[in-house]
Amino acid sequence: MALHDFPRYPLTFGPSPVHHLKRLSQHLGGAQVWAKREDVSSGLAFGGNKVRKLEYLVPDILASGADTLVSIGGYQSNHTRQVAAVAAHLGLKCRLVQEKWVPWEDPTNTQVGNILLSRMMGADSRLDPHGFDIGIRDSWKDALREVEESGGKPYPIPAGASEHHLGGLGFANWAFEVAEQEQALGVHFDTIVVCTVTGSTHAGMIAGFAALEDATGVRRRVLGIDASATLEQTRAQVARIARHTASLIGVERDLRDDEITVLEGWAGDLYGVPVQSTLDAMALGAQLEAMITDPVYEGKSLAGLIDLVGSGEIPADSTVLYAHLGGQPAINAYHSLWDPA
Ligand code: 1AC
Repeated sequence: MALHDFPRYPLTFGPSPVHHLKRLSQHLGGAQVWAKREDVSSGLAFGGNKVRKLEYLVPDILASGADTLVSIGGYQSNHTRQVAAVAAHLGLKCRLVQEKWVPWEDPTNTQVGNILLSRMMGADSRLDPHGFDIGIRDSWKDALREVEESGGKPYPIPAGASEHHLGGLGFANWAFEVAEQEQALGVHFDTIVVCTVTGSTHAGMIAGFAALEDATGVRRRVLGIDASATLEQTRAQVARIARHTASLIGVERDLRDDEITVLEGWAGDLYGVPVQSTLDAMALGAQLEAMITDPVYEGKSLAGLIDLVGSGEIPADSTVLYAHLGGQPAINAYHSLWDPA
């Protein structure tokens, strides 16, 4: 099967915008940096990368006859907010498990940002004390069972939609979208920088670009910046989902090791807790480009990009595409980082 053989239910406005970050590029004094913006790609509750993934799950959801989407993430999960948005859009119920993935003790962490939006959209969002883990969780299995026991028909969506068998397709499509936008804009992105945690965003891109490479011979570097701080688990999950997605969309070879790159150095010690480089990157993006990033995902991947361009690891003659995945609503729970002294 090829990617276009999979049914897709449109939830986005169309291709997410691509634009040149001129002031950031000038400031870094090396590669030209562009951004592709999942944060402004959909009218569903501020959009984000999961909307694009869910486009490929919705046909399966509708075919299943489910009445309740059941998903899981941290208190400030972007993913669960986007599942809540899609449930509202489709007229379905939504049950969310919000685990304590981040030891961020601000009381607003369970009240504002993503979790507030999920509740506004009618999701039954319940807190759970368990800590961070990108794997399949008992708390989520319990929620699925509870929905069934109360007479509902649940549809399971794991964290980030990553362990879903169709979870990589949305970002495989992103790769094809990039290739079309390159034609229209007359640019070529030789390097992609993306944040990676549960893995299917990054893995989908790898699969999509592998399919494009096989069709056109054009190679690119897709650099995943780890923000999980559980590097080996994320690396293994990215590799597994990338290989699965590649075979789903008809890539007839095994992926090379150099196609699966997860870089460490910007996550800090804990998922969801920013370090100085995160805050510096967020400030630079905001002050040079009014591009708002968050302390959990994009602040960390932007920090990686800044260092890789600065060190020449991404060479000065490169044109690099920064994937903005749309994690901004979480900044509300991190207001103390910017509270005036
Ligand atoms: C971890 C999946 C993830 C979220 O937003 O919950 N990106």
